[in-house]
Amino acid sequence: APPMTNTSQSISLTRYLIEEQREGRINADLRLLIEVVARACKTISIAVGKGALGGVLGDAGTGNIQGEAQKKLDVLSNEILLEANAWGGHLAGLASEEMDTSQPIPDVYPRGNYLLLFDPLDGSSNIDVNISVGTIFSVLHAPDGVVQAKDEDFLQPGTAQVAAGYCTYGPSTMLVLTVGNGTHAFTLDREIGSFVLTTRGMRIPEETKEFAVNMSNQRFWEAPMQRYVGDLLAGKEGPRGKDFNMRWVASMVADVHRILTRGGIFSYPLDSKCVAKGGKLRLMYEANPMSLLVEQAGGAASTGRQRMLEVQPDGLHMRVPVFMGSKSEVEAAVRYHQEHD
Ligand code: AHM
Ligand code: MG
Repeated sequence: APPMTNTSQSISLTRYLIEEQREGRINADLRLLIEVVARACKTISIAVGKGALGGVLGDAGTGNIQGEAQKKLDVLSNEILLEANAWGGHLAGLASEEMDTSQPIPDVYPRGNYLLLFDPLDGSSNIDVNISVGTIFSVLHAPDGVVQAKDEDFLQPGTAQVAAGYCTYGPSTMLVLTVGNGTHAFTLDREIGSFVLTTRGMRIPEETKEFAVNMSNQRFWEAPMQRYVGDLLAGKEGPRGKDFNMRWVASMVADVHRILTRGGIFSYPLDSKCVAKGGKLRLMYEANPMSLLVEQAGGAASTGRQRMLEVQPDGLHMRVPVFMGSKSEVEAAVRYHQEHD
């Protein structure tokens, strides 16, 4: 396809959403919600882009519920998303990686039917070294009759998501979105300040020769994971019969974006350091939205033992092992777990 340029033919996020609404796939409230999140992401993109000049690098000197040190940009991004979403009247509640419990909508504003969960700035360890970071978000319906959501109202499996997306702050800023009708990529036109549709219907190749995992954890993994990656590393001469390449950005958004673009498998498996917590990555605002985007692009997502989107959450910050990406490769990883169990 020819490259999309910023001509009158280009489709903005706003136009894309209006067209989805006309087709009856989203309503006006969900359209507003996505527009508001996208606008907040533009603000975060500007803060991230200023880097050291914005005085926003470094630690905030605080910790979150997960016991992780917060960066100034983690806190700022969280505030930007909270503020942007408080007054629109589209939400019954918000939850974030950076907040212990869900956040009610301030009393002065009207309420809506949606719940929004987000990781305001994922890949925090990359902020200070000028490597891509991103925002991840997931949208659910508030249960019937719920006006002010409590934590338990958020505990719905990923199949219940009505929209999911991420924004990656890299060499260019991109918003990747699904409302359940394919996964689409929008690139921020910085001059105009609007997201422009640049890939309609992303498709993850079914087969791959590229994997993404933090190899330094190898000795802490479970037996099936040891065997799976051992076979990948064995290359052409091994049971998988092909040479694999490896990439690890350590920003899930950037790693998954690469996989949505050219295929691959992303994994953050159980290891003996995180086994007590259930895994490293969080289900509700990391694994689930990414899994919906990946499935909508023809890929697969699993815990190694169960389809990710069918996991019943037991808490806002529940953690899970993660395998996602090219369908046949995720199925291969799952097979290693099945053969072992
Ligand atoms: P964060 O939400 O605190 O930034 O942590 C999540 C990140 C993911 O983006 C990434 O895949 C992973 O942690 C990297 O972990 P590691 O540093 O163990 O390689
Ligand atoms: Mg995160």
